[in-house]
Amino acid sequence: MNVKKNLVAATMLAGTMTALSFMSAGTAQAQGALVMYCGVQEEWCRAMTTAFERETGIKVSMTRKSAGEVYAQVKAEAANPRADIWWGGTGDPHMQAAEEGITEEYKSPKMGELQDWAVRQWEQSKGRTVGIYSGALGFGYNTDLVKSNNIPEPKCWADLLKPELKDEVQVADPNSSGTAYTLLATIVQIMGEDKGFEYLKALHKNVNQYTKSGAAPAKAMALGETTAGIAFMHDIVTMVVDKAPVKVVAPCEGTGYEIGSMSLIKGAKNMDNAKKFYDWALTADAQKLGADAKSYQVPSNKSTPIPPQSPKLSDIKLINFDFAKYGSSAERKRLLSKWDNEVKNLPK
Ligand code: S7P
Repeated sequence: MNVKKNLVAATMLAGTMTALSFMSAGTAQAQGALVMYCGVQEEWCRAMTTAFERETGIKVSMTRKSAGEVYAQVKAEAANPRADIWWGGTGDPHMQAAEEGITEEYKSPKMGELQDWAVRQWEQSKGRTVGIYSGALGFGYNTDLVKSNNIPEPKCWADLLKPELKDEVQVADPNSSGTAYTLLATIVQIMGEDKGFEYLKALHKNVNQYTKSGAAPAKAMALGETTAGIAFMHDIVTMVVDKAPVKVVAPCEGTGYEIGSMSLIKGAKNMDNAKKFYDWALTADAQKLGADAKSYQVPSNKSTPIPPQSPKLSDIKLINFDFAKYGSSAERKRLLSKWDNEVKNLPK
């Protein structure tokens, strides 16, 4: 009898547990999922993922990649998209994707809260990508190595060609890295295409490694693995904040800058959740998470405080960067292939 009673009780308990687990699966399903490709530093990608999951209950599957790599993946997957949203990374591959129709047009109710440069990015892409932050390109050097090797402190792009820096400059490969593509487009705009490519060929002699990610040279400088590194100034500031012996330089000839961007993937399987993330990522509160993760770009929401560590864009000689031209599919492809053919494989 007792055995029978226990069996009945166990069956009822199992039934209740099954019902409960169905309910929780149902709840999770109701909140749904989001697949995000993320283009900034891993720490900031993770902070965004965690905060959005906490606020909405939507489960985010995030992958971090460099700008050119995300573009290549989104393009390869266009017929059957895996990702729903592409958040961060330089604007040029977002613009290229917009022109190629592999990202989706959207007007967020948050557009009125954004800086003009962020809205302009949206207008130029016909509503397919929007500015989420901005930051200037520059370079840095390891102060200990410069001192111990008696190297004159570099202040200008031209200084990076000096023989004292032979094999001592690190920069990323523009095919994978949005940072390095920004360098390519910046040098061509400052010097003109012929002189610009002469400069890049001369720089090649001093480059010790073309890295995959744009921020890698900043980290290598901090570790003393390279004397100088070209990167976004805010990525070098992160090393300084961590007390690395590194100095940040705004090149004397002037420099280019990025408008870090966000796009919805055309044909996204979780489009409603992607739009929720898009709207949320444009809010002042979400944009504050960057500085908490030691990412010091200038936020695009006018109400997000600019982190005090951010390089002051108004103090830097910024060029009038032509985002439409250098983000166009034809120009980006042409410049990258010219760099591959004329610079990358040159003997040293
Ligand atoms: O680290 C932040 C950041 O510099 O990374 C993004 C950019 O795409 C650079 O990474 P890759 O060069 O590896 O593509 C920037 O948008 C952002 O400011």
